[in-house]
Amino acid sequence: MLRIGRFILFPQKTLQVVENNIRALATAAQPAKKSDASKPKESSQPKESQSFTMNLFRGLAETAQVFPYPEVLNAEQRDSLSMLVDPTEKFFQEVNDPAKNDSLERVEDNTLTGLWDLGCFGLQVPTELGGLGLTNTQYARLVEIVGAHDLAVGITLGAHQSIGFKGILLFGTPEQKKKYLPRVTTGKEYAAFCLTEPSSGSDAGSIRSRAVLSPDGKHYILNGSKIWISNGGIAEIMTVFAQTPVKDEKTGEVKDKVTAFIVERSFGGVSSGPPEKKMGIKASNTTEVYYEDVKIPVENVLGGVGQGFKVAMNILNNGRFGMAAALAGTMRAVSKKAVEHATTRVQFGRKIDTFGSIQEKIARMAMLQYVTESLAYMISGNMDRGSVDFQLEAAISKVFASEAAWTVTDESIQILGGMGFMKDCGLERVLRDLRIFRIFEGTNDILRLFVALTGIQYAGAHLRELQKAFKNPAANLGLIFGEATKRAIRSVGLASPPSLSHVVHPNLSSSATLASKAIAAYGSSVESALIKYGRGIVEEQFILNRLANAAIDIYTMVVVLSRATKSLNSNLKSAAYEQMIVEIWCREASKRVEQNLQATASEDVLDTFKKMSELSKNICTNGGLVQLNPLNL
Ligand code: MYA
Repeated sequence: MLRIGRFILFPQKTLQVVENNIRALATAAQPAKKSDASKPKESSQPKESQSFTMNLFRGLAETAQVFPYPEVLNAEQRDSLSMLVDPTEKFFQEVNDPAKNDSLERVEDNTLTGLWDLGCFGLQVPTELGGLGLTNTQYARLVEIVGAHDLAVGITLGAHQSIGFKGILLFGTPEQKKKYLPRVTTGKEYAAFCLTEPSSGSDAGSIRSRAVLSPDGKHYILNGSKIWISNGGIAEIMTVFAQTPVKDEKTGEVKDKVTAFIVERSFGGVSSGPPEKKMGIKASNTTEVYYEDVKIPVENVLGGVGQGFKVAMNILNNGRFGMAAALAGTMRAVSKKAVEHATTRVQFGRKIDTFGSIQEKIARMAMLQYVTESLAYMISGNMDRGSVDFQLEAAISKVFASEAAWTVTDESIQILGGMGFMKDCGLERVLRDLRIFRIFEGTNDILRLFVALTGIQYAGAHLRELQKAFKNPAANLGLIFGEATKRAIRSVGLASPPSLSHVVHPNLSSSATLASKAIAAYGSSVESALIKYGRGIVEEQFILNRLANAAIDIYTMVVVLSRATKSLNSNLKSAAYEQMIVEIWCREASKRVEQNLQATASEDVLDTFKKMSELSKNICTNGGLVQLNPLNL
């Protein structure tokens, strides 16, 4: 069961009453004297978020996290990063052989040894514990290099540090950090993140592995099994998630809740299956892992008993921007191949880059790369600035990057034609490697729902606040009056969308206007959907997906506006080129937003959704496609 559907909103009827009240107030309200007493009480306010995407669901342009484009590296960090970039690039060009890794279905030993020596397995571990102590932004830059060369090596590195021991970095006690972080850096012990089980993929909370406290209270005894674990066959140190009985202090009731544990293979009872045969990222090690009466010392609980689900989600949230960074590197590399070909290949007496069909492909590839890269560094920069409110943006970056990289690589192969299809060219391996990125670390389908439902829940909480305000209008006059005025203005079509003109470069003002209008329209659509469906919105996945797609488009518009503004303000050589990208991107993305938002309310489109649902039911009941071959043979 998709428990993402647990999100609670409020009854539709009550909201409609509020809505009617607000409408009535809008016409009846006289300009009233505002007093301090009209301010709603602090304690009754829903939690405010600084996240752009979260506020988008309320139709607000919260610019704090998007403007200016982050500039987070100080001179020293820039220097230390530049000292790492060249050797890493050189290493991947001269030592690592992605084709050989792929055919061997393992990363060659000299590559692994070299990566350990370069410190690539402990990029963000503090230096005093054996790592390189890099910030998220520095990490993004190095990961980009890995993604440009070999995604299977990227997964070996990423499964180790982006998720494998990330929990220790984020939630470990000082003792846990001191004990384990040197081992996964200088100690050359691999780490893995063990969450997925045969019956628990997207529904991460439904895992069945179980750990119970030993009678002497000194150990948890773990039993269960995990599947598709990256580094599963080579990891010595694992972050393992299991159900544990937890007593509710208030009711005394004992219930299973997920707890995270640091498990060492050497504890005994840990074994792994053979490496899985996969479509791509073949060189990375993927296995099942089994736990049989594994004795885990109680001090190896990570992040608190019963807190495992949040630990898992936070680890994943924290690592997702790395995927966008890596894939920005992939897109840069595959685009280069396509351009090399397009500028040298002659057909019909002309270099093929002079044909419009190829030009459109190249321009689109460049735009997708630009957007992905801008997302990756926007999020890493925000994380470095101390933001903790980035989970929606991180999910968006993963969804966008994995789909963009697929398109860019596919188009790159198309430009190379038959040559692109040949193994020697190397692009077919990249395409195979890329396929899993839309599936793992949260499928794009689940992440779209996560973005839409989390945003809606946030918007819903604010509307609920308004609902509460009506219970004591005298004390909440400011809130009610503000809302009434907003709606009155909107109802006569005089509302102006939230402005971005004060934060964007003047050259980008028309693109910024498109983004502003999209933000305002988004807020209205969310509100209409809430009024129409109430808590039933959680079941409306056709609509939620359109809302997620529109949110993704709007966030990308704002992010590229921010990056290009910075480039224009700093007179970068590429500024005019970037301006063109942003102009095209905003024009096209705003049209998609319009279409997606319209789909959430149009009777025609809603009827199409209903029919698609029916079609699917027919097909599934039939056990396959219902239509016969036209020949009936
Ligand atoms: S690892 C396996 C990856 N697996 C997944 O990602 C599982 C996907 N499923 C989920 O994320 C959850 O189950 C969903 C929630 C989202 C479906 N942040 O009732 P709920 C809160 C913060 O909705 P569910 C792999 O693939 C929520 O608000 N909080 O839960 C490795 C609520 O809180 P509260 C969150 O219906 C591949 C509570 O949790 C989040 O069960 C290798 C319960 O929510 C969130 N995200 O479903 C990759 N979600 O109770 C290698 C929920 O307070 C790395 N909540 O209201 C490669 C790196 C790149 C390369 C690097 C090169 C070096």
